[in-house]
Amino acid sequence: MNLADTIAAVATPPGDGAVAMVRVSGRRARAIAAATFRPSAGKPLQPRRFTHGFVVDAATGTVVDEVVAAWLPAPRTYTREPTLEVTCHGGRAATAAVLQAILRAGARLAEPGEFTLRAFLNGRIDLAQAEAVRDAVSAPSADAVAMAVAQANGSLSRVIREVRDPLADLGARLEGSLDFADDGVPELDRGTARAVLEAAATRVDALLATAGPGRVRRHGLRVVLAGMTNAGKSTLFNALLGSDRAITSDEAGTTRDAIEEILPVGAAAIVLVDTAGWRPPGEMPVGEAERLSGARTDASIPLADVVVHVVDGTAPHHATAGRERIAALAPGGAMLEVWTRADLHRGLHAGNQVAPGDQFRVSAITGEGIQALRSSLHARAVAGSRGAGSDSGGELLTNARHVDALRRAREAIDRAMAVVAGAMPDDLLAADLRAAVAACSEVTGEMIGDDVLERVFRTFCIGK
Ligand SMILES: Nc1nc2c(ncn2[C@@H]2O[C@H](COP(=O)(O)OP(=O)(O)O)[C@@H](O)[C@H]2O)c(=O)[nH]1
Ligand SMILES: [Mg+2]
Repeated sequence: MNLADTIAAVATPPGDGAVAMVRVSGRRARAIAAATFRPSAGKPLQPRRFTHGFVVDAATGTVVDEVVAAWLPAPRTYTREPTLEVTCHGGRAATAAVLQAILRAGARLAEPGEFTLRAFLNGRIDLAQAEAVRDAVSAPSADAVAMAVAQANGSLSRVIREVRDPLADLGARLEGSLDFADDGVPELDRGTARAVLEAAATRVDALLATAGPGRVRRHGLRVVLAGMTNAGKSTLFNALLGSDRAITSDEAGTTRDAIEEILPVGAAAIVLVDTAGWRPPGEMPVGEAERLSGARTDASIPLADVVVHVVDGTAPHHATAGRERIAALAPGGAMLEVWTRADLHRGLHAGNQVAPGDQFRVSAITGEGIQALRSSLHARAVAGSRGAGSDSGGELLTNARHVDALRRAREAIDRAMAVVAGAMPDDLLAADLRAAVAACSEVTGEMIGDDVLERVFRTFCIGK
């Protein structure tokens, strides 16, 4: 990827829309604008103003589309490079034609995330901010957007610096005393070192404790519907979503693949997963596909934040086997229980394994119980995405890469504390401090290899 190239891409999603936006960034953006944009009033593009006009083919002069163009000189742009933004008609053909005209005038198609990569490489944002930009795009809920926007504006990076800087200072003082020991620079006082390390450990622990809520905030609460075949899982899935997403039938084994959909609940989100049912005790799966789909269901249970055990209310004797299977697959996991077909039976078949408040009677026919279940899931989604203490400064770790780096930082802090406690040599302490600082710096991307960069930006969409 040559960063001296001028890049272009459609920044809006494909398909029919009122408008679409083609973005151009790089040294030649101004020349490309001159070659492809013809202002309607004859007046040239003004910086940071919208100008109505036409995109034309640079070679033939034929009109490609009617557009509004904005010329954004460097460095106050997303990438810090000269940027041209062309808002054109939103159809696939119009968008493609505008992009082609711009590419023919000397731009190349941007790689996924390349605009944001340039913003990072040009020092406008750090890596944690770049990742938050991506997360804002894919956020499933208003809460997730708000978190991503805060992080894109540096909220997490600030917290990381607050952890890292005292460790870096301590390391610098230590290295100073090591280098100039003969020149009368005093040795580092171990009490000071211990205090700095303990403060950092407390903050890193508080941050690491937010990884669970952070994941729920970013992706939504993962709720898996599981139970015996024909219990009414797919019917419940559709009722909760309010759409006929999954096929339902009175034939056992209709659902073969786990399917998932985002269910917005207030400002939070649930990832609702419908699974293939298990055969009740005494029945065998019919065929290879059903055996495979049963295994897939089993695999989805430990990944759930909440398992909803769906029981056919007219077949209460199936409940125990389902509960046992779920408990074996996800020991200690959160479980709700839903008794379906409330229109055909009375009462809940309580067992001592499920708390009464966690049991629901529902009917897909009358709609009974659906709202109560949805409210309960909503409360869990909100609670599950809330950070616990104030030690994390209200910040949540939403990214596995950050969690991994901070775990390594924490290990290095632990080793440093052992050096201090064991009165071991200062150069060991210096090495552990360097490791802790380096791990913190990975989060913001000051100390990372090209492989990490490539991996991060591969997860972006083209045009971002
Ligand atoms: N009367 C009644 N039938 C239901 C209810 N829920 C599901 N069913 C029926 O039960 C059958 C199996 O439902 P389905 O959702 O496909 O079960 P799954 O195998 O657990 O996904 C279908 O014929 C549904 O129409 C309900 O609440 N009341
Ligand atoms: Mg089903």
